[in-house]
Amino acid sequence: TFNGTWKVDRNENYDKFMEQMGINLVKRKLASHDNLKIIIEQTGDKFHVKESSAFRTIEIDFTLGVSFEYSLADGTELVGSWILEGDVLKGKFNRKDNGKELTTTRIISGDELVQNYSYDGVNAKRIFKRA
Ligand code: MYR
Repeated sequence: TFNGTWKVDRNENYDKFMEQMGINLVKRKLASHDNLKIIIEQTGDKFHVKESSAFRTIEIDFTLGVSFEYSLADGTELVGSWILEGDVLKGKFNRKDNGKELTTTRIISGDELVQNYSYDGVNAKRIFKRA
């Protein structure tokens, strides 16, 4: 289960990923230490996610397979959806400004939640531990 409170523990290739996303150096430096925390509550095919970081605190509701809008901390708007395939949450989003695709997955690996990100040929990971 994805349910619970997750705090980011470490990143892999996240700076390169953000650079590919067009995020400037100063923002990337801040974002690499954003202390991201997500609280996930899944009820059937509905998810409620509380996201808090150095940048903001927001709450997101979505239903598996149903498109929704999500804005990144820098204002970049995405639209897309999550599906569950086996034990893997798979997200497929498109940027509203340039149409390019951003895909992401969440899996539970041991006692960690691993989130993969892919955009324009660059992959990154953020690895979370239970708080
Ligand atoms: C959620 O389930 O937490 C809400 C929806 C998340 C949508 C996709 C997340 C992509 C985040 C990309 C971060 C990139 C920073 C440059």
